[in-house]
Amino acid sequence: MTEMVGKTAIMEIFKKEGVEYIFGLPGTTEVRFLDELTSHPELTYILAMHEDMVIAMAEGYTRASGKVSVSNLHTTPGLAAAMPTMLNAKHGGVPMIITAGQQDAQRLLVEPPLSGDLVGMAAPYVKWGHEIKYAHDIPIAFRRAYKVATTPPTGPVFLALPQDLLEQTADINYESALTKPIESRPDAEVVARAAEWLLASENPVMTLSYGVDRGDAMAEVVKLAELIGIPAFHGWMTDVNFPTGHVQQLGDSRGIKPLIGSPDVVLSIGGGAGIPVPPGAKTIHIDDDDWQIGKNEPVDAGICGSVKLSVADLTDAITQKMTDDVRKRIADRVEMIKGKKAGLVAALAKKMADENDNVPIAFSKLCKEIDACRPAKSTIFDDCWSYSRDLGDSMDYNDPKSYGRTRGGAIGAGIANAIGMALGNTDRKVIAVVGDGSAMWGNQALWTAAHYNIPVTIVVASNASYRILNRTKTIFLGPKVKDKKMPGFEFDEPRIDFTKMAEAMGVAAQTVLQPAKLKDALKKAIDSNAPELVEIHVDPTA
Ligand SMILES: Cc1ncc(C[n+]2csc(CCOP(=O)(O)OP(=O)(O)O)c2C)c(N)n1
Ligand SMILES: [Mg+2]
Repeated sequence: MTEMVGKTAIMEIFKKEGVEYIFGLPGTTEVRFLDELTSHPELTYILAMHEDMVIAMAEGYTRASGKVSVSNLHTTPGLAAAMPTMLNAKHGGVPMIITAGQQDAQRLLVEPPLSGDLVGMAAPYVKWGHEIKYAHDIPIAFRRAYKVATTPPTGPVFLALPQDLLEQTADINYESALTKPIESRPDAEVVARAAEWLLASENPVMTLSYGVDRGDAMAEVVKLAELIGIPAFHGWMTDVNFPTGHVQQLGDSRGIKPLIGSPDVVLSIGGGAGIPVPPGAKTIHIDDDDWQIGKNEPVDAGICGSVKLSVADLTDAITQKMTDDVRKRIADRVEMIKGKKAGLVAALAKKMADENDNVPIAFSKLCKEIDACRPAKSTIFDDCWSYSRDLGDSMDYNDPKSYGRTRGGAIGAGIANAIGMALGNTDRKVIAVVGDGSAMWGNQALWTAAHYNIPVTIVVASNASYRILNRTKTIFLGPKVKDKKMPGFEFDEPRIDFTKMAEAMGVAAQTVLQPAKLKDALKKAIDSNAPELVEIHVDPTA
């Protein structure tokens, strides 16, 4: 046992857990915390100039490094400002420890300015939260925080740190709760049932969501898909959970009906099907989150356990029962899938050729040139809402770290997420492709990139509008509103100058209007060892 004050104990725990960075934005309730930090040079503070961006950076860091990130917010207003990206982190199951300063716990009844029910505020967006009252509780609170964050279904946790706690003394002895996160195997009987249906199926489909990436299960999923010759579709709004260059990958789940027709078995891994399942079709859902299985729709086989282990078990069960007849049926199916894939690849190549010289620049041209300039080891981070599907379909992303998107639905996390990813994995060039509306949410992060010289590339798809709203309005209101101008959808007057904005925060930038200039501009930014922004005026209508 070692006697120490609370603030020292917290820093010692961080070092023991391998923390490198603390993402934060301070206020008076963080002064003691930051003063103590100066005595621990192993821990680097990264200042983000908006709390929403603090959490987005911390999320990106965790997703790229696989390590639990630590962030530190300024009590009630700081926590309130961080809610949108906390929602993203919770939705995406990202294991993070979010802390916030609290006023002196012994004076909370007086309701000092800025104090509030921090744990209650954070509750909807975290797996667990606690306000630590006594220094002797610091080890158990952090041990539990790490355990809860990393136990599937993984996710963020919250700890409030009152001022008097930081100055209290206690005997502190800290060991991690677990040497390895808890993993569980699924029910073998349910797995066997699912195996039978997949072996008998004439027209199965597989939908994949980010539970696959979270569970590091892409290799197992590919092995299963190849064994049963099943077409793989990304779920709506997920990142890469199956190599997009693979012949069996046919885009996102909206393509199921036009390409495959009516499936007789829908196998969903790491998230729900996200499509209306045809009557009579069998549904199989593999997830490490029992809450998700059968949450909204009935599921015929709910396989709950580690995604990696569950997919491996299902693969084994199918291999044991495989026959020559089934092999033949699978081989025929793979031929059919190859034809569909060739059609998709040809259609994309034609679109890129047709739109190559368009002014304003077509988004397909932007994808083509990013693809030509990106290094083999790179991550494209997607925060470009109406173009997301095009960005996902227009390049091959063959490893899970080659593409990431905002999980959850809060816009604007792209620049900050990219910064966190670049800190979390320095081997990869991170290129954030962000909409202009989203860039207006996250622009504070540009200063962080400049200050710490984090060499991210930020590509702003500038269309002076929330284009996604113009694209989706007819879904809600019908074709009659196709050309109707709605208030709040456009922000073309004045046109926002992202080059000037970036330069104001110390980031080199250029604006591109002509397709012929695009490649050189992107190449310069991507090859740079410093943060750079490229603003591209893209066609809002195409
Ligand atoms: C915090 C938050 N505010 C508003 C929205 C609603 N919303 C979703 S996408 C979007 C438009 C994003 O605009 P932009 O980044 O310019 O992309 P574009 O639609 O033009 O491709 C908006 C406003 C949201 N999802 N999250
Ligand atoms: Mg836009």
